[in-house]
Amino acid sequence: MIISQHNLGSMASFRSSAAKLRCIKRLKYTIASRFSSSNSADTNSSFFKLHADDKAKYERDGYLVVKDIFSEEEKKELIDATDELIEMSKSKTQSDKYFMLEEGHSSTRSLLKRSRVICPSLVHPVWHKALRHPKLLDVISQLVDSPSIRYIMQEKIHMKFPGEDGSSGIKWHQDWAFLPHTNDSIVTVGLAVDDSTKENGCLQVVPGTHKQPILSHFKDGNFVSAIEDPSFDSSKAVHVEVPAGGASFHHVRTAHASGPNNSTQSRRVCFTQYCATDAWPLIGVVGPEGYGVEGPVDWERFCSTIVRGSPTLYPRMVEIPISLPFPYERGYDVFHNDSQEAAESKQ
Ligand SMILES: O=C(O)CCC(=O)C(=O)O
Repeated sequence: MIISQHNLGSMASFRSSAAKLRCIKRLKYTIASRFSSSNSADTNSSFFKLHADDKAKYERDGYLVVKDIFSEEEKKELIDATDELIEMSKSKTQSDKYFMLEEGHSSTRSLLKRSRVICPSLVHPVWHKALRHPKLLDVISQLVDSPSIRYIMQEKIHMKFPGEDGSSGIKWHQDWAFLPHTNDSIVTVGLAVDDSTKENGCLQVVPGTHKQPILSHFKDGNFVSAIEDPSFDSSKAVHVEVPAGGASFHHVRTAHASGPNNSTQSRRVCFTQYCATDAWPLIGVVGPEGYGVEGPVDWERFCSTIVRGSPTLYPRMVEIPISLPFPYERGYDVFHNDSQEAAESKQ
């Protein structure tokens, strides 16, 4: 756990009840203030109840698809917003934290590193609203068994275009290896902008892996962002197809990957994580600055990412397999990045 001067300072000041009150009030400091009119958290009038079979399936297999999170109109807005982000990227001449440009990027051809837009909810109000959609939060709250939910701010739209601009697949990994918390009531959501199919590189999962012993993501003593465990068997993997406007939900410990786009249709999906507020992050809070800015473990940062309900001062500790993603070896990442791996990912 990273314990900095900052953490110690904030813990000391927090001991006074006045400070506690201030902290609760600062919930309003959430990034929602950036797009104040669009924060739909806590305005949920008709709760969307999952069918008992869906909940049981999620618990058994570690994943679930809900087809119509967004209405037709909202789906259209998401498609337009995503197209706008791609247009926006074309005007960039140098990388920033949302658009990381690849060699060859130009005003006519958007080439983004790993074909992704990072933290679209900080750039586009439609995405900000989408990630707080009442129906989405209803589903999440049932899957993590908590009325209070925190948003782990690290969403990214993974775009797999057909043809030469398409990205290759993503290696097998468990999000839990990156996100150690005091409990695993954490779900990764994939919001489909386009139909996500076997042909265009949809998510794949190995059902049941969320209940198995931890899989090593280490090689030669380094955290390498992908499963290296010789005991891992992906032969029972299934494709998780999701229609545009729907979402996949997978448990943070479910082993997953995806292949390249072998079709003529683009596959754009926004992946992000949410957790119960009693899951305390052990190595850092991804706060309002978004992706990659973990830590410090700090109460204000934590509160700023609550999208429904309230924080708790009593984290739930559960005895489950856990490891820390250190040391982080920058030579590796979760994307298939050489031709041999890309070929393997096609199988
Ligand atoms: O883009 C995909 O198909 C998979 C994304 C993923 O596994 C992740 O973001 O953790």
